[in-house]
Amino acid sequence: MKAQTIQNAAELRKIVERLAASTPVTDMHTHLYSVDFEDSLLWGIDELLTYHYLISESFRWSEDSYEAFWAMTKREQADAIWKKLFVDHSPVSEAASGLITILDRLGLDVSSRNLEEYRRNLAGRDLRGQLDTVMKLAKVEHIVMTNDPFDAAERAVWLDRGGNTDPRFSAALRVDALLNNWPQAVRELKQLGYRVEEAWTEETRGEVRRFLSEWIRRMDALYLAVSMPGDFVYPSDDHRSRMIDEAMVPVCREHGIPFALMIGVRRSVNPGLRLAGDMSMHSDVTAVEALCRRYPDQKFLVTMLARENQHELAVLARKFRNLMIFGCWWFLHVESMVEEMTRFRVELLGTSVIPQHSDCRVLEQLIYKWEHSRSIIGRVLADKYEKLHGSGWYVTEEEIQRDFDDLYHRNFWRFLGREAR
Ligand code: RAT
Ligand code: ZN
Repeated sequence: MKAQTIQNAAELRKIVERLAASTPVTDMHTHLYSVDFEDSLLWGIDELLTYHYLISESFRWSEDSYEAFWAMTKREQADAIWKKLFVDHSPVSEAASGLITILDRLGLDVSSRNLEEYRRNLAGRDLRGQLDTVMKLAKVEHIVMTNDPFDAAERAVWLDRGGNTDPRFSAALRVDALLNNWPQAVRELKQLGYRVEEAWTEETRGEVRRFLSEWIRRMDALYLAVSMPGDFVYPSDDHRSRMIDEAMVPVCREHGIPFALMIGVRRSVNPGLRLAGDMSMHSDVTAVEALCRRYPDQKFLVTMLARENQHELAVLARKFRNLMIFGCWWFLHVESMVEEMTRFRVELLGTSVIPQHSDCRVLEQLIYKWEHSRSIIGRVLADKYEKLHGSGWYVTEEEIQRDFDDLYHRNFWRFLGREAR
């Protein structure tokens, strides 16, 4: 039977745009924290301006030394970036135009270009209220944090202050050092009382598993997460493969949680830029293929950083249902890449993907990252529905809503095998 609710292409596009813009989101990878974590939750104008994406862009216009920049106060750094990227040049990059979107949606007068006014306005807000305002504006219902037990400040919140108490936030256990800097991980684990050594002994393996299990339980972690360099090879006769095969995958299986791999970062290609000095790097998709094949019962959430890897990764997800690809990560979180990636992902996988995560480091960024992405995802879907209409397959508003529910939150929770929060 034909569903006749949507009459024509113009009406169809309007409905799709509305649902793309309004369906609630679960943001499944961020660097945001609930207020329980106090200073870890960054917010406000100076944090926004000193976002590492903007720091690297501002150095394009600067001849000052990196040291001179890092010696400034945060406010001075923010002033310098404002001048370079917003006053001396037009803020047309994704990250810079994002700040304009934020200011405007927060009700500030963007035409005044008055940084002091923005500073005063945001500094006068209270954090809890701002969190509510931002989540409401961005229509983000749930936020997954990035939680690292080796971070002393964060660890203290989990161990001594009851951890996260905000039901809108969930944890993800981040395990980068265990895979990418084992000597450092050994030092940290020892300090925490685990009996480990650099040699991969029976006892070390058991203690790493104990560490992972204890923290998954303590945080109620939704998944285990790591970002990997592009030269990650699996399987291999190396520490990473042993760690994955003998500790991480067994523990994930025991707790029934996915393993999230973000692959393709080359850390610190320009150390002077600190956090802003990382680069992207081609990766070998066969590592993910081998993991998915070897562990058909283990779920893998995967995103990659190089544009060149995206198509192959999407094809791989056609072959393995235990692989969920997610997000347009970091340097790919720009309009043209989100559009390209969303298009071929939908063309290859229908709606069985998680099209975006925000990777926000500063609270108010949720506003622009989601607004920008929602409009692109909406545009892509509208084109696909319009094509179906052209052939006489009339999608209903309910079906469109179902699809956005899948894309924006339900695919994630279903993949976890959990009730949505
Ligand atoms: O996107 C970013 O802000 C990066 O600096 C990284 O945090 C990356 O997303 C990661 O989680 O490793
Ligand atoms: Zn991240």
